[in-house]
Amino acid sequence: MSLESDLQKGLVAQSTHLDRLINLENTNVDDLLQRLGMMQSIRTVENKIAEMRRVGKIGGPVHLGAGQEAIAVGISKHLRMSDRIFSAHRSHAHLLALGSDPKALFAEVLGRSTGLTKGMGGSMHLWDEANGFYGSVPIVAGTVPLAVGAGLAAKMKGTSDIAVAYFGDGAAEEGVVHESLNLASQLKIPVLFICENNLFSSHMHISQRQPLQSVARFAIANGIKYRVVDGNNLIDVDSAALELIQYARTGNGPVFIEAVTYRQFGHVDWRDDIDVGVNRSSEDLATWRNRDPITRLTRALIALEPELQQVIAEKQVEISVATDADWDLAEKDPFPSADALLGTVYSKASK
Ligand SMILES: Cc1ncc(C[n+]2csc(CCOP(=O)(O)OP(=O)(O)O)c2C)c(N)n1
Ligand SMILES: [Mg+2]
Repeated sequence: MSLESDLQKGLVAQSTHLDRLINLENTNVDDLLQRLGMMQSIRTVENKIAEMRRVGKIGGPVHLGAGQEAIAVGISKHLRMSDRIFSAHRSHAHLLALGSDPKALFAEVLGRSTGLTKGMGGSMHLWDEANGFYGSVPIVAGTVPLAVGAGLAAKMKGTSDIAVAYFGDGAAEEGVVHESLNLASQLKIPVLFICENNLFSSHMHISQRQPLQSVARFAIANGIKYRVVDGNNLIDVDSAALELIQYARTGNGPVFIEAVTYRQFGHVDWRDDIDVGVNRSSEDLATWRNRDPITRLTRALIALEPELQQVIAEKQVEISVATDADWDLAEKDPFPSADALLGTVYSKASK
């Protein structure tokens, strides 16, 4: 039985594929430590945002992706600055894994003028062109066709750049995703469609919304090369990304990865129990916490070299100190001035 068939049958909670020890054969420990560090850093930044939202220092809603970090970190290694990356409401990991500055994200959620969108957008409207991040937008699926447009532009210019559309299992229920898959396939547009199937759209489980739980069937329907991967296993995501991104870059058209995962916080903000009692049980949450991508990679590394436990713990301390310092700096930054408001809404007409 494959993960894909477990997914289709609705057996993901019991799937042994998601519990196995990560296989580190033919991997490089230094590279893995570096990428584990990136996952630890993203988690620490998000935990800080969760806490600051809880105590009321952040005014707008935040959608946290704790538990899903291996996907962005696995994909981003195979991207380059000139690729164009698009995301949606739950985008912090997608942004940070590209090398974006956590302090600028903090400034944005605090509404400061030094934020990624000058303090005008908050957590759901992020932009970092220098790192290839062309925006997160909370209109579910809204950025998927934009990625297709960016991919088409890269193709027309004759570059080997690709576009990346991160979207959720809920977004796959929007018609525009199907139009995007169809057009990208017909015109052989270099796009990586990456569906983070965390089994939920807001508070509703995929079994209540879909006859089959695997979103990859839409790639099959459009003749798009795809892989279904354990999204909590960095190595699995990495190997799919390596193969498929290379395929898209070399003129073969779009590719699709479905990464099976789970978000540990509730749909929005800091509480992890907000969905419990709605459609996810505390037992499910415990099962998935045990499948945490950071814990799983740490376990595998320590099984390989026990002394790495100390190295990883020290790295965590370093990250926590740096994250707190970034937050403190962001809090000291100024709010935008009132007259900056219209400057970000209208562009000047050229005569
Ligand atoms: C067009 C549109 N419809 C509905 C919503 C409300 N909404 C916000 S997030 C969300 C769930 C999206 O689920 P999914 O795409 O799986 O992403 P996840 O939250 O699981 O990361 C919904 C329905 C919206 N923001 N935009
Ligand atoms: Mg979802």
